[in-house]
Amino acid sequence: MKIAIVCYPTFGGSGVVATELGIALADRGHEIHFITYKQPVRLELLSNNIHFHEVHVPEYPLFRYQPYELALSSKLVDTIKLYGIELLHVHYAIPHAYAGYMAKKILKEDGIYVPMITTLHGTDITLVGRHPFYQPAVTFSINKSDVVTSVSENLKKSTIELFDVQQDIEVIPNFIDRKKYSPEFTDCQRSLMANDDEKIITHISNFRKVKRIPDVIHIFNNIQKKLPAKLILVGEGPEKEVAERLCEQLGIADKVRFLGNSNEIDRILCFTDLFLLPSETESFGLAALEAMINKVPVISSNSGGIPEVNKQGVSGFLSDVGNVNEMAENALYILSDDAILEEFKLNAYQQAAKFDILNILPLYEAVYEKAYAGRYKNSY
Ligand code: GMT
Repeated sequence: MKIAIVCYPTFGGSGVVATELGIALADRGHEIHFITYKQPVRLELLSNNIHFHEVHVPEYPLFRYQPYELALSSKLVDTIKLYGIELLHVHYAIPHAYAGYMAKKILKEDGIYVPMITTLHGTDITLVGRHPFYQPAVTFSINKSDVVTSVSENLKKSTIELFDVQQDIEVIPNFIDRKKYSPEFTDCQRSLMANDDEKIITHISNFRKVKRIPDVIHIFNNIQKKLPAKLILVGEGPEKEVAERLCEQLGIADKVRFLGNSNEIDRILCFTDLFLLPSETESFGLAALEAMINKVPVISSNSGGIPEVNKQGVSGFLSDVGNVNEMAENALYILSDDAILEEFKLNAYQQAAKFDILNILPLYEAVYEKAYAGRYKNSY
């Protein structure tokens, strides 16, 4: 099929999922067109099957806010016509589903029917989308999508609770491509980050409030009092300075490395012993899944969809949001004994392997076929 994918091109999970999905679909012979304002960070190679179309928003002084949705809708219409695109898959409801709906309406005037699949990722529902400023438009765009998918059962539940949804929501979990990760790979230059006797603990996120960065630091602080360890913080965002100050205050700045945004996540996870994800909420927790497929156990909160990914006492441990003492105790339990750590590492890998793209891709393809078959009858 010829499929247009709209996503955020940044380091966020929704963009990563959209990009990896597009790459995998292209490998299966589909023609994929990414339409967004910048080439997605995980999209390194364009090929015969993978195209990228940049959305430009010309600056005009009359506008206080430049109209990205308008530019995106127009770009969608042009690209769909030019390349004969058969299906539109938008990731993150705001504003992609809204712009996609407008594109569908415009195309219908020319007798072109392109079904739209909207994938909900989390913050588009639980944080941003539920705000009264956006809620009517988000509800409308969800209801006007031909198929709606969500990345976890928990996100489906939240969407039904928070919005007046008239649509069925299909749960298709996030995924990883297991064949990219060899469990035997060990040469990851660990010595660059820590001494031989130190454990390496990692957190990766966009450093927003919802990630509870101070909890990450407090958990690490408790751990390092009992066991030699280093903390690696990967990502950029508003809470980074808070984190830097807190590390200074606690006197642990020399044990914490801030790496900023990175394209070398797998290398970092390769030398990581434990991953921390104490988020306030998380619709899925793709970062945890990426850690687990790299054989890294996860200490996380038990909120949102995280329990669908991280299994208590198997791939790691889950605690109530904010219970940093319990999280640190569980971390120490895993890290203090090499045999226990090895067992958790293996379990983490096996749990993550359940989310292999080979299991998930057919679910998306089935949804595409269903949407395409119903393209004339669906909601306009
Ligand atoms: O975590 C973020 O703040 C970024 C956000 C995004 O849209 O990129 O992540 C959301 O989507 C990811 C991919 O589906 C999920 O793994 C994350 O759990 C989800 N974040 C939240 O729900 C806070």
